[in-house]
Amino acid sequence: MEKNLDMIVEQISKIKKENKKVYTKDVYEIIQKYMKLEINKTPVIEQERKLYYISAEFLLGKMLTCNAVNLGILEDLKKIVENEGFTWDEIQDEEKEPSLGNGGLGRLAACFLDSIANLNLAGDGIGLYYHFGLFEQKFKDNKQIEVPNKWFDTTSWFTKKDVLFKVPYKNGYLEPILYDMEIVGRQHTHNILHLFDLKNVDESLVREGIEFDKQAVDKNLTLFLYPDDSDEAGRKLRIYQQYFMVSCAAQMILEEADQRGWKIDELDQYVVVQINDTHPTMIILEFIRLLKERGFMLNQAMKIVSGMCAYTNHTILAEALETWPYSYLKDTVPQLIEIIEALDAVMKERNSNPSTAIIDENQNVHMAHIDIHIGKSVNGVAKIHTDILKETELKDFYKMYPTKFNNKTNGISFRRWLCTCNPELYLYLKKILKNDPSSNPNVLKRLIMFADDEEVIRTLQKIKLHKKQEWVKHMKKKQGIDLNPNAIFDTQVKRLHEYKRQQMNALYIIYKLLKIRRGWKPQRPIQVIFGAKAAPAYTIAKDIIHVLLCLAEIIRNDASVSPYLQVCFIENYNVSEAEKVIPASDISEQISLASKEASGTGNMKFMLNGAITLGTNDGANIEIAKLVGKENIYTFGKDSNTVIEHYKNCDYVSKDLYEQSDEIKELVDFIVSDEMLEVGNQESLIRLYREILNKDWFMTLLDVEEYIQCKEQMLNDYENRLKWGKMMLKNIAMSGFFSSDRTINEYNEDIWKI
Ligand code: 26Q
Repeated sequence: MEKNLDMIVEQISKIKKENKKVYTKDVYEIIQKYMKLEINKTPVIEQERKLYYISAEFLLGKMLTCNAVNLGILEDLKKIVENEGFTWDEIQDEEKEPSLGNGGLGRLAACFLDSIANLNLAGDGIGLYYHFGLFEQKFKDNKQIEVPNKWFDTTSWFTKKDVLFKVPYKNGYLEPILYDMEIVGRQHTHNILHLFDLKNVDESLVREGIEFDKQAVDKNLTLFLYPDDSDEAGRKLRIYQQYFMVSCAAQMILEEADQRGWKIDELDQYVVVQINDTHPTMIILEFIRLLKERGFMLNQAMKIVSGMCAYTNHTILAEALETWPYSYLKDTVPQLIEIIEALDAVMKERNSNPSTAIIDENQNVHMAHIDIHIGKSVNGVAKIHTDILKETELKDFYKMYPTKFNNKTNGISFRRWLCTCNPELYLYLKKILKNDPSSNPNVLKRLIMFADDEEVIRTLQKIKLHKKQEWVKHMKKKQGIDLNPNAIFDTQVKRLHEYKRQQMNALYIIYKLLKIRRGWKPQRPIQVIFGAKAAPAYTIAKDIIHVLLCLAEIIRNDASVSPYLQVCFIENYNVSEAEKVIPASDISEQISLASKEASGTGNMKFMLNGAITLGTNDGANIEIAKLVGKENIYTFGKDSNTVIEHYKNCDYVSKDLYEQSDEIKELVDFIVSDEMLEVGNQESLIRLYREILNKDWFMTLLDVEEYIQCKEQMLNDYENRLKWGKMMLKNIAMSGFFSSDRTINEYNEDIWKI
């Protein structure tokens, strides 16, 4: 390895000898090319059984640093680039981040690939190669606008390959091509992420913003992730996309089976397919179709596929549970109809309860129901989430198939969310624990021994301050704003959704703004940080972004407030931004309405990096609270049972809460105050105001008072620097459980058995 790294130095010298200036881009390209070759030389992980993790999203993040971590050459590379007068971050900044995912489910898939390779398990990822992926977010007039995100260029971790099979489409076929990327682990072995693309995709179809001709499926299929599905053409396009993904996946797996001599009638001995939410559900139908083509009877085919497929549920929001009109499926994937009908009949025979039907009485096909009936395993992603699935949402299925249900609490890759994003903390922990927490997460517990060691606590705080300073510099460069590294960093970064309740945080900001104007100045400046994209057609989510940007402007321009309170919205929040802001944060906002956040994984990233959770009793927050104890977390709000009861009884009336409390009324009214209307858009502000007043489906006003009190308590406690430092230490110490290595070991023991 040593000698090889010299090659990098030599190539840089070569540019200099030609009397040329060396740019960061040159250095990035040299190192990337070198690393790609090295990774290619490592052997493919091969075992008796193999996992295929199939997912519509893989939110990978930039790969240079993480790959260097896994190859064990990061520190050496840093020395080389520093010798040349660069910083490592400048070099890493040259890479474009793949835009192949949107949120938690996609980032989870990427963490899982990292863990699977690091645990030396044979497991590939399969998905789609979207040319523009998820849109790039820009802010204009305090509003989100969307532009295509052209994320790949000539330097790529992916290698383009031809494939021989084709995907049935109308009266002919669609032709796929394949992009493969090696996923390397610490053992210097690798798996592969396979992303399929349409050979004839036409990028010039994209018009204004992210608009494009939705009808031209044979040219637009892989342009965008989650194309707008507010009309029939959009919804059908999504079906075509999903079918293309799963047909390629199934054909590739069968091809591999043939090559390896795996007997098709016992394919479940060799292959396990993990279905990441319902987007890839049609793989069950496609496998059955392909096995029938190979001469199997329906029953035989069903049995083989049942033994191979396992399903993960990531949501209990009714509107996110996918159903397709039967008529749309007939129009788009007629080759699957016979199989859907057959499965529907068999399952109606098994259970006549309409709640478990594949095709319901309104002629809608429930994708999750296919997974649960046919798949061998159904898992939720945090304890409370799995319990809610069993007890409420999927209770009739749980009665039918109690042994299929199991929990796999999510996790995060410590290689990315500690080593890569916070090398200072990582190296310090490694030093004092005399062990590597990124490969042995449980050693973090030993940190408890230092809970009363003031020097350790002060070092953790010094690292936090350093990460804040780095982030402040980054934001100055990126968005031209001046921030104060000595403020408390209070951060809410995640997709924008009403159930995540960024609007409740907005009400807190209004509360604080009014307090400060009335003379109640906080002891220390508060920096409220947001990062969030709203789905382009999700109007209320965009209204919430608008309110937050308007508040930021009002505060920025009010000299009586801005020294004490600032609101900063990270534009185009993505994995790279997360890696920078999470290590810099003090407060981790995890304030979803109890019962609605399946797990959350940001909560784990903050915890590992020494931020303290301000959260509801929801998702994995509950497991964090159990681990750290109630003195090391700030919880508030109504619990999931209360919330579920409110929904059942339809007895939550936000207007009552508004009218009963002058304080709440004042905060909500501020949204449509003259000063807001002056900087904002009237239609948007009034719409959000009315939504909160008349609907508030995710019960913001139910918890807002407790939320404000709890945050105030937290800000007070922050001033006891030793107490806060101890809380940081305890959170870091208990975060080992949330390593995705633990999660993957559980999947493997209970489901995959590789
Ligand atoms: C559905 C229908 C139509 C169009 C799009 C969709 C759609 C798209 C994406 C539905 C769901 C998603 C993504 C869901 C997701 O990211 N869920 C998150 O998964 C994380 C990993 O398990 C959890 O930690 C989060 O709690 C959960 O919200």
